[in-house]
Amino acid sequence: MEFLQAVEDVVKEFNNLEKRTVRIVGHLDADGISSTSILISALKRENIKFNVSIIKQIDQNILDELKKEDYPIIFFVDLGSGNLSMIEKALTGKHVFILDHHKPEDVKTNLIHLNPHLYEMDGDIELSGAGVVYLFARKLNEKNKDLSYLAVIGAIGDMQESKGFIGLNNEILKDAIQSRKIEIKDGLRMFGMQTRPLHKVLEYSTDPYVPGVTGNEKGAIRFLGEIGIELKENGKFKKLIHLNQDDTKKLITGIILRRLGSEDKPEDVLGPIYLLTNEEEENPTKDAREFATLLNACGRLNKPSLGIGTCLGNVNIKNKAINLLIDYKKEIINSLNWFYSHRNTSDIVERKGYIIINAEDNIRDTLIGTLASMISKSNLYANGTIILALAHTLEEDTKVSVRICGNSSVDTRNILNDILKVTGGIGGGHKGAAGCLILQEKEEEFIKTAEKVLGKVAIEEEIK
Ligand SMILES: [Mn+2]
Repeated sequence: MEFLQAVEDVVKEFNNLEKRTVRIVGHLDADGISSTSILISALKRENIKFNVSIIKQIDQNILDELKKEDYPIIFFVDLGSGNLSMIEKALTGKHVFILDHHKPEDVKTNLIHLNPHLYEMDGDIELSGAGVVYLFARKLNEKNKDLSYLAVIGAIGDMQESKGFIGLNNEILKDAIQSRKIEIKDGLRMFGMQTRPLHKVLEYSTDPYVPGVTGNEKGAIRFLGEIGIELKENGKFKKLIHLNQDDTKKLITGIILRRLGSEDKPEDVLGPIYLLTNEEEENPTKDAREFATLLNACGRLNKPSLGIGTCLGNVNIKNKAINLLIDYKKEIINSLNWFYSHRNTSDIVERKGYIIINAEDNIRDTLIGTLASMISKSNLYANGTIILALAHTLEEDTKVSVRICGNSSVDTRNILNDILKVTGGIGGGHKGAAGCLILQEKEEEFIKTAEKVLGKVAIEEEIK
């Protein structure tokens, strides 16, 4: 396969270099943290020293800093492809490796650039950043097959898993199973089944979203009562993993019934669950999906080193990361509650075909995309509805996230670009999930322009 040949070539180039300390720059999300951890482990194995930074996005300041530093080899992992010309210009004379899966900037470059999009693969679903780094590591040293599970976590973090994997992701999963790091079970794909009391699992279940239950503790308890499942057993709250077959069936049926009318298939709650064989039962690191969320939490709460430490198997750091995850989940539920309680205010515009949420300082900028994703997966709005959500950043800019409800052919990046043509700002992302940063004083203009653009999209979709 051409891509694997390209991986081999890149590894050869790397092997030909004299190795002092390698500089790693990784993306601040679950996939980026997995990517970084795989590269760290692989370099450790070769006794190569490294120095790591995790960043939200590449900008001129960061490149200026890297230019000043004395590292001849720099790896960009899970980012960089969108900034090829900037990077090439800033870092001439250094050996730059870009291992990424985001849509590349359409320019010719002399950088060492590994990206599935360049080989007619869909980097949105067939391979994650961590997958690219893993394939590099595997070629570097066969032993690195034991890192494949981290690439599975990275892909799940980037939402590339939907009842299974396709493309190279699937090959990586096979490596993870073969190296006995991951086992697959079929079941109810609910978050926290290892860790939380059942009613809490339901309350915090954002994917699947359960109407009347997600974000609503009383609703969750009432729901369990309705379907005839006891909250406690021997005085202790039941966990999902403790349910007998009968109760599990009741729960599945109950959830499916609640989700009827939701555009995605109600039975989507069932499917493969990826368990990490070396992790303890009832820990958030047992289930690969929870592991990915834990890494995301570390990124979003600006503690990526806790995520890396967890991936590298440091128990102390892992415990800290788990506590962080608990705070993160609380904050997500709070943001969902803010959304519900402001639906009839001017903070939230609801029109046919689109909604605009202007959270300002009420929701952390790093969580606004998560909120938009959650709403897109609820069945609050019709299939194809576009969700635009804005929140202020600490740097006093405005972060915007765009999502779409259900399945749609619309590319969120195009929508964003149409708006940004008017207001200015830097955007990026994937087909189904895009985001950008704009100046705060452009917020009003952005919303006005967005209403025009989104109104047009909504009409076009109706005609189709
Ligand atoms: Mn990624």
